[in-house]
Amino acid sequence: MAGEPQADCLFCKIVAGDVPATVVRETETTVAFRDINPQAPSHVLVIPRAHYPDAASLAEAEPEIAADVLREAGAVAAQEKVADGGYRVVFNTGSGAGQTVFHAHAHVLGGRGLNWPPG
Ligand code: DGP
Repeated sequence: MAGEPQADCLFCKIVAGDVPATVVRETETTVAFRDINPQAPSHVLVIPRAHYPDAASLAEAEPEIAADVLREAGAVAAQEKVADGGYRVVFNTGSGAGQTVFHAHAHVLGGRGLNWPPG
């Protein structure tokens, strides 16, 4: 069923506490934890507890939870003290764009200058 935990999903396992992660924030609908392979001094992933393969399918099925993810991305930036210097929120979508974990997640990157266009 849409949104239900998937046995083979790494981020569902993090939500369940079956795989450890450095959690920095939690809400009823979201979990935020440090990326295992940080690309900036602050690199946090914000995920919905519900399983959807990408941000667009999450927003289509559960727009309020998609809004929660965006709100938490801003809260993470503030908590990490990177908001003033500028930060980036990225949803890689599809393997061609670098998505490797097919559970919707926002990358929140900050703490250094970020180039545009991205690679
Ligand atoms: P993406 O490539 O956009 O699907 O991002 C997936 C991110 O997940 C990637 O930056 C690395 C991170 N990641 C992969 N495995 C783990 C893990 O076991 N723990 C944590 N904290 N992050 C992980």
